[in-house]
Formats: sequence, structure tokens, C-alpha cells
Amino acid sequence: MLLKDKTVIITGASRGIGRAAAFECAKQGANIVIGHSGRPSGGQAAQSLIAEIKDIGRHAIDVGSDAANLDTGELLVREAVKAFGQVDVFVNNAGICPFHSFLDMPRETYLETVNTNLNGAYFAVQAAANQMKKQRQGGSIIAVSSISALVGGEFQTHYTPTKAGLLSLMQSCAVALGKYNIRCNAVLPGTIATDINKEDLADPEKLAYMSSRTCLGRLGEPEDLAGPIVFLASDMSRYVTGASLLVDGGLFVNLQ
Ligand code: NAD
Ligand code: RM4
Repeated sequence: MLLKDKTVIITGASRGIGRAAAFECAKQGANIVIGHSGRPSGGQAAQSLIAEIKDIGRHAIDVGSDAANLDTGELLVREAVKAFGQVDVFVNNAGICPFHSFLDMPRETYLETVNTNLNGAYFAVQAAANQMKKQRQGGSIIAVSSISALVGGEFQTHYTPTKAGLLSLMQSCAVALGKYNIRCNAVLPGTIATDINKEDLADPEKLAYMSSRTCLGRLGEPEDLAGPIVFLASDMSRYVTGASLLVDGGLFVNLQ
């Protein structure tokens, strides 16, 4: 019970990494605010997660709202406080990666990616931090950045800067918020099999290549991120702030 009675907000929690993290946080005793896109499919998926969380004796609510909307963070915080009285942990996880070549990148694709992954996140982190400051009990903010914050991708020129931006945001926020005992850290997943890369990894050659690049010989699963996120959320990491944790099966270090 590493997160007993804590309130955890996770954006993009209806599927993939966010969902796995939400369920593990609930298993560790937390009540969960599930952020999702607000589209019907997100709402339906959130309902099934709420049911799973109820089955293990915890509580969850869902809030449907576009992560690219600069007001979404305030909405999530407001709903969390209404339902559970406080916010202890904020996990900024929602993100998109519409793979596209650089030379003909449509402006709309670029802007949608930056708005969803970084611009909305900035103000969501701000909203969570203001609530935590008001509570005077500290808190933990975690950004789901990426190995792509550190290395490039031919079809990810719009995406990798957002992930580097999130990593940098956590570093600066660690400096800005340390005086309130609000810790800010980033997890950097490698390649995790989820909907975000389903199409990209549908090519069996690319799938085999990406798996073989890891030291552990396999792609990640969403559940592989759950433990690291719980660790950073909990008091087990009480002296960890401004850090980034690669969760990539050894992909980054594997040059030859
Ligand atoms: P996913 O597609 O399964 O999940 C993405 C989540 O973000 C979904 O719940 C989706 O509804 C939500 N989302 C997308 N657009 C949104 C919007 N406009 N408003 C609200 N929610 C929105 O993929 P995932 O792999 O679980 O991705 C989660 C995070 O992990 C992303 O930020 C992604 O960049 C990051 N990440 C993933 C990988 C990987 O290999 N899968 C690697 C590194 C980082
Ligand atoms: C990650 C990393 C993965 C890719 C996903 C979409 O940050 O680049 O390889 O599959 O994004």
C-alpha cells in the first residue's frame, strides 16, 4: 500500500501506459482521476477501468477533456478535489505520435502534436502544482516523457521535441517547486507496444528490429511502466526530484 488514500490524477489513463499505471496506483491504495480525450471511446474505456478499480475496493472517476485544451488541467484538479478532497500525485501521460516524414510535415499535425503533448501539459502541471502548494503537504508530479527526449526519429520530428520539452519542464519545475516539497520527475519509456505505435510496428521487420535493439530482447508492455510510476509517486522516492528514469529494456545503452 505505497499510495494509501492518496489522490492520483493520470491523463490519458483510459488505455495503454496510463491505464496500467492507474490500475497499479489503485492497487497501491490510491483513488484515481482518469483523464481521457472526451471522445466516446475514451469514456467507455474509462468506465471499464472504473469498474476494475471498484472491484479492488478503491474509487475512481473519469474526466473527459482534450489534453490540448489549456483549461483541462484546472478541470482535472477541480474534479479531483470535488471527488476526493485533494491532489497528491499528477501524472502527465496523454500523448500522440502521428508518424510523419519531416520535409512535408503538415502544420496541423505539428501543432496538434505540440499542443497535445506539451502545451496542455504545461498548464496542467501548473494547475496541479498550485493545488499541491495550497494543501501544504507536498506532492509528486510525473511526466511520461520518452527515450525520444534523448534521441531522434526520422518520422518523429514533431514528437521528439515535445518529449524533450516535458523532460526539461520536470527539471525546471523541480527547481521551482522544491520549496513546497513538490517533487517533479520524468519516466522515459523505450518502445512499449500500445495503440500509439500499432501501425508503425505492424511492419514485421520493424517490429523484429526494435525488439532486437533492446538488451532484454523484447518490447515493453504498458505494465512495465506501472512500477516505476508508483515508485516516483510514492514516498519511497521522497528524495528524488528532477530525475529521469529510462524504462526501455536497455534500448538506449545498446550501441553495439
Ligand atoms: P496510447 O495511444 O495507448 O495512449 C495514449 C493516451 O493518451 C490514450 O489514453 C489517449 O486517449 C490519450 N490521449 C491522446 N490524445 C489525447 C487528447 N487530445 N486528450 C486527452 N487524451 C488524449 O499510447 P501510450 O503508449 O500508452 O502513450 C502514453 C504516453 O506514453 C504518451 O505520452 C507517449 O508519448 C508516451 N510514450 C509511449 C511510448 C511507447 O512506445 N508506447 C514510448 C515512450 C513514451
Ligand atoms: C516513443 C518511442 C517509441 C515509439 C513511440 C510512439 O517515444 O519513440 O519507439 O514507438 O514513441
